Amino acid sequence: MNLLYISSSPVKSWLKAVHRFLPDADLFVWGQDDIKAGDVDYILVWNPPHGLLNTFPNAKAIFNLGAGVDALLEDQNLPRHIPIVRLVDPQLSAGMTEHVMYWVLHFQRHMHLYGRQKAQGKWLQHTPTNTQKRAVGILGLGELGQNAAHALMMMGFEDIAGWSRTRKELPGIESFAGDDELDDFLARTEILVCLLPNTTATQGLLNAKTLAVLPKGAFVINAGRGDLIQDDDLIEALTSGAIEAAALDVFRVEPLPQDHVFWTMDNVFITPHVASLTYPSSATKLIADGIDAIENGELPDHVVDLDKGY
Ligand code: NDP
Ligand code: OXD
Repeated sequence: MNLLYISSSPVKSWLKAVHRFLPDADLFVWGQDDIKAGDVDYILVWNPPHGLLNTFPNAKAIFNLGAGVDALLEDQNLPRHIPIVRLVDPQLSAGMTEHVMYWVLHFQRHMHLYGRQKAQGKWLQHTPTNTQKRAVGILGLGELGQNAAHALMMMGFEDIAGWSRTRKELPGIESFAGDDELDDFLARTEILVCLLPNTTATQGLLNAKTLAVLPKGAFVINAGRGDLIQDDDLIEALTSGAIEAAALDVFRVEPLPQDHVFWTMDNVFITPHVASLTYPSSATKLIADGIDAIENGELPDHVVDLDKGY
């Protein structure tokens, strides 16, 4: 069985993981190893050039090496007759949960203020809001959002809500669903965590109108995709104090351009798209399960719904 690896990330750990979890498979690197297009059985991919994935006539599935498939779905020539499988991996969820917990606690414990005060040599105490009463809201209550919500509950946050397309029944988490309930969700949310996919329905969702619905002094944590936010509107809300601070991991253009205003704002915290990274060993184990399902005539888990776009 022949696997083709298409990614700019180093292949070394993937080779090791394929050797371990798919001992009968050979992994070829696109642009480096010689393989005829017709001999490719499965494709492992992250951010491929557009038009490329349609050139492997016998490929049986495409495995996206991350959770978000927005970059993949921008390809107008994407093959639609084979499953496109996205990564749903407990290790990826754990990484995102750590990122979310870190920033929720950072803001909850006023670390954004103490960082600034240290630079000024200023000793000033701020009383944290009662954790049980702090209203955290998660935009996108899917695999990653639910995992983060549960961890926050374990940490003592009791006022947690999530917003999704379809309603959820999750003990201890208030579920808001659909566009009609977005404003009610935002109005009760003091710390907003964005974990939505980038689709035509979610692009620019956080804009002047929606940000204005958040309570004054709310915090924004975005680890979904940069396109969810209208940057200028967020900058204005952060400048006026309507939003107290933001922790941004993802951006409309990555790397974030040097002249972007976000770099200059002391209430904007920037991480370079590292909220959660893919681990080749755990991902390859899941890919092996997916291949096994296909070879047995079944559909693998987590096939992307091309109409929904995630
Ligand atoms: P899921 O598909 O499991 O969850 C997506 C959630 O968003 C679901 O709850 C879905 O609702 C909801 N949603 C989608 N569209 C809408 C809409 N129009 N209105 C309301 N809710 C909507 O994805 P994951 O949790 O696995 O991943 C989420 C995103 O996180 C990825 O797409 C990716 O962009 C980002 N990500 C970022 C990383 C980083 O390092 N920064 C790492 C990994 C992922 P419903 O449940 O009803 O379908
Ligand atoms: C992902 C990502 O979608 O790393 O997995 O952004």
